[in-house]
Amino acid sequence: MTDYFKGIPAIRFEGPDSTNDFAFHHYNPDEVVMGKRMEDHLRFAVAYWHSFAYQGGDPFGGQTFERSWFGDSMALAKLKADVAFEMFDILNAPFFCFHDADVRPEGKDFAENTRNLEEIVDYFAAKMETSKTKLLWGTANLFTNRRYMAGAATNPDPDIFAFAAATVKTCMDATHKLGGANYVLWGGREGYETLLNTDLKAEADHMARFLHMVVDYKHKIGFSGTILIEPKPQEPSKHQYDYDVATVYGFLRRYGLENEIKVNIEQGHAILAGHSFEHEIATAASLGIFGSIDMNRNDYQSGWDTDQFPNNVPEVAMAYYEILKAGGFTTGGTNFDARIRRQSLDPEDLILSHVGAMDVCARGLKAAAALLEDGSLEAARKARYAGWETPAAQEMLKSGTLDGIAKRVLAEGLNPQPKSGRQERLENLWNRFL
Ligand code: XLS
Ligand code: NI
Ligand code: NI
Repeated sequence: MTDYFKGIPAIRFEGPDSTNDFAFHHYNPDEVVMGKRMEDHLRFAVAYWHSFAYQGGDPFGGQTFERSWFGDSMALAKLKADVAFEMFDILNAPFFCFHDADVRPEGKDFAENTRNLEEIVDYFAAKMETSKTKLLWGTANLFTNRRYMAGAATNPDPDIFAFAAATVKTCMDATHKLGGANYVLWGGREGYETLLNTDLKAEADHMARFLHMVVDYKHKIGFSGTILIEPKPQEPSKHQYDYDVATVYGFLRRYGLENEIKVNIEQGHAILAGHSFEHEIATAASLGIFGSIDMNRNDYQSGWDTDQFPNNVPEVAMAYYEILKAGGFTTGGTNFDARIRRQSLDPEDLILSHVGAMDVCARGLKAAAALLEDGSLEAARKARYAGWETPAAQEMLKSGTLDGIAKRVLAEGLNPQPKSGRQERLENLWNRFL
């Protein structure tokens, strides 16, 4: 036991009337929503990088946090793991997620990185024997080290491609060993700084080869989790190749990967791409590639990817509505890809940020489930398309031709009148459930 969270109790559900800050007011893991326990719906994960590796820096200032586990040694990495698992216990967190670079000290070369990672994976594995917290996903950090400044899989230097591929192999091994439910690839630097030095076609081809190798290796080692790409339009690179869900799908189709890879959709990335979170989830569901979510929010004034904890129930509810409609998570879950603000210095800030976020998500889930169970919204949507259920309409879809249809429109004297989309009525309906 460390004494980092000394005096902070395990967080339990006390209900909406409790005034205890160190309690859940809406997140009740055992409460059944649409036939499933809330914990099994939401599948919350703590992100190792934000809570234990982030030092409080922003583009204008460096470290503000002082943590006893900051530093580059194996002993400190283990202390960090001790604190992490203590926090998972306090939160009753079902999952966590990590990058290799979050959990192990940076070695001088690939061999040392691998040794360090393996040692920490064994340390995690021992802890996971007695902890309830499982691994939602693992990933490789292919963006912080300077070797990746021009990308990983899309780097012009084949040796860097190789270093990245070897690193992903070790991270997939780690994820597999820890029983991870998914493996994530986020291509932070797989984009370009300037077209003047960039070969777009070669970079896309190389990234596709890289992804094929990931898929092949998954099957080779018998990893049964899902491979997920996390779309993001920019930051740190400009115009990343995985801009948004639709772009990722086009890429997967182009290279024959659409049945092997799904998406991990992040709220803040959806906004950066000019979409809403629920739109990205609905798009992925309609394309059959919905996998998991990174829950957070940006600062709406600065417009940056500020990775804040969610605190807007109506927004979160819309997202869970689309997830429930798609049948809920299978291997995926709700990863809090979110960090406390750089002024939030205290151990309790780490805990309370998660407590609040879990409550916000629980409220969103319950509102979404109530609306879905009520059925009025889906009935209205169905009614809007009801014309397509007639045999004539179906026939037109199946074997219609432009000239054939033109003849019929003329013969029948078709003169259709527009109908109301009833948007405000539906918005009012939605609001009754919030
Ligand atoms: C950064 C990404 C990152 C991924 C994992 O913007 O969200 O945190 O989730 O590499
Ligand atoms: Ni992000
Ligand atoms: Ni993310």
